[in-house]
Amino acid sequence: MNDDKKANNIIMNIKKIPSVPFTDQKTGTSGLRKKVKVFQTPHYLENFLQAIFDVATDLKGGLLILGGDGRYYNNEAIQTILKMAVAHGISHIKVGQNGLLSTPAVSHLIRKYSAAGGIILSASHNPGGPDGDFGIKFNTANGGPADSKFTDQLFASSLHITEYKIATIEDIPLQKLGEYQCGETRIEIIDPVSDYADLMAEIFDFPSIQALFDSGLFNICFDAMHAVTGPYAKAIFQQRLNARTSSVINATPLKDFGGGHPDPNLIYAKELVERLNQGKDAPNFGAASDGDGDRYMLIGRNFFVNPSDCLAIMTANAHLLSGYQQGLNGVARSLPTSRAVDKVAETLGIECYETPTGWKYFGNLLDDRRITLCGEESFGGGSDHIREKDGIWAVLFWLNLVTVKRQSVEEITRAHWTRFGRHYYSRHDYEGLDSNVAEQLMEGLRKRVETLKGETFAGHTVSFSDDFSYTDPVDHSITKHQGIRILFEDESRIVFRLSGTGTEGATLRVYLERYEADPALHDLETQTALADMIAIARELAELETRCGREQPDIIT
Ligand code: VG1
Ligand code: CO
Repeated sequence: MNDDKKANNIIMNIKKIPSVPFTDQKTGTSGLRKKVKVFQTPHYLENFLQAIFDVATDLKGGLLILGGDGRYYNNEAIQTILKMAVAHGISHIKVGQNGLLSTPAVSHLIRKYSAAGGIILSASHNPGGPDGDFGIKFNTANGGPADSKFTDQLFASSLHITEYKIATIEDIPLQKLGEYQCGETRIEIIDPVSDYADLMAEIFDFPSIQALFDSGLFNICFDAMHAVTGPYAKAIFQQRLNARTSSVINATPLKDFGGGHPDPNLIYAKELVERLNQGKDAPNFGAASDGDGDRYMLIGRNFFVNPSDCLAIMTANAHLLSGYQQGLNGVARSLPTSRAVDKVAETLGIECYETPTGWKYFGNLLDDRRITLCGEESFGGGSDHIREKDGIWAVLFWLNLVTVKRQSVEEITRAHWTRFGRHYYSRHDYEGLDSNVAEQLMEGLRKRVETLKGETFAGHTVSFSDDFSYTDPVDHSITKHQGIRILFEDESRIVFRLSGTGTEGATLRVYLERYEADPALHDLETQTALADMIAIARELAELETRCGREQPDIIT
């Protein structure tokens, strides 16, 4: 690494380029996501950026954090953003070396350096490459995803673009650390990892975790899936904690993620699963992360912990970790996340909030110190250390827990089920549906839930059902139509919603859950345990007749 910090002065001009609005720049669950080809349409990217600069007026004269997951088009977009940021009078930009910054690292940098905001280039778990997906997320000064008020303004602003402002400067070399001065703007190329790694070392007991690795009795395998976490995992697990060199696989970020799907689940993190199931020589602990490093999957030898259980187990044990020994203010989970954490919160006597899907809804609860931990069923977990979900943080949390408890991932999980009961849980995704068909299906369910209460299906009686609407307890904003939820008297539950991160057609997500208190029944196969709920969901949504689908595309 070249540590040349000498500011290079770059001559520039500012131009105004006439443009006309695109009508589809509405953000979804997590930023604007489109096919790479759409972002490559002349003026498409620039228009959206112009809308960001128009709405986020604090950026002028302030600090902007910039980086992405390294996918195809990452660095081209960074050069365009730098030129437009210069034209808009941003006073300082910190860019990750090689254009890389994980989503949690951006959130941390915003907070640490009091930035006005951050731009993250990622379509997260969606595949990359010239025919894959690209995305842009904007995070505000608290480090979290822009809230709905901001994204509504952004969309409105995108519909009124008549021109965009851009500076004509040479491309900035992103490969080496350094500083450049372009007019009023200082562009700094920073190490993407060190600040984040320092934060992790402050939160967790690194000496104890290192001692566990040094004992030679414990070994991990972390699958970075050729996405952004490779450099973070190597720096933290190997360099700072002394894990073996074989502990991180697929560690080089690639533009197309090596042709893979950077979604950490049992289907896509195949290599990791194979390694963990290799018998007595297998690593004791396995984890994987997604494209932009905000999600994680955790597995033991021949053992999978579902993300909802992860949140519950973290909540029950946080006080054992030095970083959380003062206890938790409260916890939150997204609507579709299983209610395993609710049981723990009840026992601990702390508040458990239920929010719509997407991390932006946790921001106010964290800022207002109502919660300390939060999570989503989609392999997302996080705490008040930043305002994003954080894959490596979650893995370190578990490593720290294993060092304190001296138990395996499986032992910790089973003991938890014995104490609190087990929530069998699964998500069934039906992908690539016709958007109109999917909307009609949801509309049908919306009507149906009004009268479901008291009806019995396969022996399960509905105790409550609605179309989830969320009132933020801090700013009192209301978000409607966030998913159909159907609760049964025996604590089983079904949730239906449409994905807000896809780029083709519609994806229906069906979330299935069943509570089992009896430890003698904690070893059922998940799909078998959920068979009744699966059948009821298919009947209620009229899946076969409406969509012509007999089976989901993905089961997690
Ligand atoms: C999905 C997940 C959601 C997550 C979102 C963004 O959204 O279900 O829990 O917050 O992705 O995560 P949807 O609308 O497709 O269900 V990421 O890692 O893409 O920033
Ligand atoms: Co992600």
